[in-house]
Formats: sequence, C-alpha cells, structure tokens
Amino acid sequence: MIKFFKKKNKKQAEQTTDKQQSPEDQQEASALDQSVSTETVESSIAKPDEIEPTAEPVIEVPPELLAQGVEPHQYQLSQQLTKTNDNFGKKMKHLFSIKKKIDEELFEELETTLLMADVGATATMDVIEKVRKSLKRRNLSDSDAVFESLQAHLTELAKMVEKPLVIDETKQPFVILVVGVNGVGKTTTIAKLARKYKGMGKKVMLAAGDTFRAAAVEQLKTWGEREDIPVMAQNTGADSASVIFDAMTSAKARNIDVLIADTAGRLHTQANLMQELEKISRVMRKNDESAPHETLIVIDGGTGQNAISQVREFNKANLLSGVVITKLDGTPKGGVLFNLAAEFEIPVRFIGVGEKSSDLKLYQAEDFVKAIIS
Ligand SMILES: Nc1nc2c(ncn2[C@@H]2O[C@H](COP(=O)(O)OP(=O)(O)OP(=O)(O)O)[C@@H](O)[C@H]2O)c(=O)[nH]1
Ligand SMILES: [Mg+2]
Repeated sequence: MIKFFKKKNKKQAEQTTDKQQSPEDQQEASALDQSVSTETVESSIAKPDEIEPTAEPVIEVPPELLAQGVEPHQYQLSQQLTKTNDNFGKKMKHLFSIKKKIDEELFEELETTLLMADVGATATMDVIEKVRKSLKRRNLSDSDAVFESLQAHLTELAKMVEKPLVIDETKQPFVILVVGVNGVGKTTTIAKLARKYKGMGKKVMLAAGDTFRAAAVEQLKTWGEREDIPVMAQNTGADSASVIFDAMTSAKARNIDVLIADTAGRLHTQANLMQELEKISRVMRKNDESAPHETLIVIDGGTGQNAISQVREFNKANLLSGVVITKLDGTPKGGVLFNLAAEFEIPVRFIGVGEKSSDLKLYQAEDFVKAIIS
C-alpha cells in the first residue's frame, strides 16, 4: 500500500507546478490522509532514566563586569562567542591600542581582520567605506573613533537581518520546515526550537522527515523523549513528503501549535535532492496551502564563504524564509553572519551556541555585535 502512495506521489508532485488543487491532487491528499493511521508510528514520550534533562544554565557575571552594567545574558553570549571575539574583537582592540593615528595601514589591517573572520569581501568593503565617510564627515582622526564607527556600521548591517520569527497563531499547526547540507546541526536545532516553543507554552510536535538514514529517525526520537515532545515517524526509506504530510494531518487532529519537520542533509550541488525539497513543500501545500509557514536553512557558522553558495542554491526556488547559524561557539569565524546579511535579505532567526537543547539564542543584532567586538 505504501509503495502505491509513493509512486503516485512522485508522479503527481513532478507534474504539479501551481498551487491550485487538481482533482488528482485532492485524490493524492486524501490517499495520504488515509495512510496516517496505518503507517505512522509515534515515539514513546516516556522519559528514559539514562537521559538527563537539560537544565537552564546559571549565569554568574564576574563582579567587576556586573559593576560596569554588563547584563547576564550579554555576558553569557560573549562567553559562548569567545572564539570569534578572540579572532575579531580582541585583534581589533589590539590594533587600535598600538595605532593611535588613522592612516592607510590601519584601514588595511582592519580589512584583513574583517576578511579573516569571514565577513566577506562585499560586507568588508561596504563597512570600511562607510567608516571612512563618517570619519571624514565628522572630521575625526583618532583610532577610537574608527572603532566606534566600525561597531556602529557592523551593527547597522547586522540589524538588516534581525527579524524574529513570529508564530502565527491562526495557523494550526504552524509548520516549520528545516533544511540544509549534511551535518550542519538541523536535527539538534529542531530539538532546541521544540524546547523553546514548549517552554513558551505551545503544543509542539516533530516530524521525522529525514528518512534517509535509520539513525536519523532514532536521533529525533531520542530528542523527543528527552524533551517530552511527540515525534511522528515512519520507516527508513519512506517518502519524506508523505511523512511530513501525515504529521501535519495528525498535528491538526491533536491541536498542535507548532510542527517542526526534519529533512535529510543534502549537498546544495545535488540537483535531484534540491528538487525533492520543492516536492516536500508542494505536498505540504496540499495539506495546508499556506504551509510551510517557515522554511529555515541551517548554516554551520564555521563554513566560511561556502555559506553563501549554500543559501543561494537552497533559495533558488525562493523557499527560504529564515536562517539559523549554528556552532558559533566553536568557530573563530562568526563574521559569516555579516557576509550573509550583505548578500541576502533573509532574516537570521536564531543562533546555535552549543550542543545542548538550551543552547539556542534568539538572534539580536546589538547583542551579537557587542559579544564579538567589545
Ligand atoms: N558546538 C556545537 N555543536 C553543534 C551545534 N549544533 C549542532 N551541533 C553538533 O553538530 C553535530 C551534527 O548535528 P546534527 O543536528 O545531527 O546535524 P544535521 O544537520 O541534522 O546532520 P544530518 O542529518 O546528518 O545532515 C552534532 O554532533 C551536534 O551535537 C552547535 O550550535 N554548537
Ligand atoms: Mg539530521
């Protein structure tokens, strides 16, 4: 039975190019609908003893910083982004401490520091040009003014992509589709998001749309157990679009507020796998024509320039609505955020700063810039 649905799915999804539902589409949707009760298995939500719940970390700000008015969340973020700060903020501070006068050499050094932190050529040139102009306009000539101006213009750039994800409560469920290349942190980010929204009092469900590897389904189920969140899954090798479609139907029946769907990692250069993502979105629209309500691309913060080609390729069909940059705790190259901001207008929704489910931060431009250069 499931084979029949899969074949039908593929053929129809390839033929469907618009959002309107043809009689065949409706038939397919109803066929998928019927498969829910027979093919979908829900993971146990009992908490196994061996899994420790992730407690919220206690943040202790050193007294001297507390006295300077540093807030706990800002201190914590600086600690988490310390590698980028060492490679970026500290280098700049050092540069400005040894060079008090503004000259071409200072700008060159500045340019190198920005490029080394993966800020990217476009953003680097743009920011340096703006710093030069603003110093000239205000007739300033000491390097402290350069530092302040630099911070202001980087913040301006970072703010261009600051647009938090708002869960539209009229959508039930609000469906988040998570995509990206292999190993960037998609599944971990899903667990983090699930925890965040559950903590906000929402009813959350996960869909194991990565049907490629057996371990992928197990990984999501383990997170579900750990966070006490239901996971809708089918067998390895099942059609990813059908799994997500079925999960949407089930979520609707259970009044779930937020459904987050995992997908298999894929190289942005694999055209057939990229088309599969378009198919997933098309099939989701057969269930709810406004879905997915958010398509998040997960980018590994340490990827460098490759992040740009990943976003470009994944966005070819204009599917992306948000970005999550992960692993910023482990990279000195957090400047990639500015690179993405200068190249695309896609909002950065969250940043990942560790492996635990509590290690997800809402992206806030000012806090981010302060954490990496202060
Ligand atoms: N340090 C750190 N590690 C992270 C972060 N996010 C994810 N990871 C780690 O990155 C590795 C890959 O994470 P997954 O969530 O499995 O990545 P994925 O994109 O789902 O991988 P595939 O499904 O294989 O494509 C795991 O070891 C995670 O613990 C983060 O923000 N910081
Ligand atoms: Mg995964």
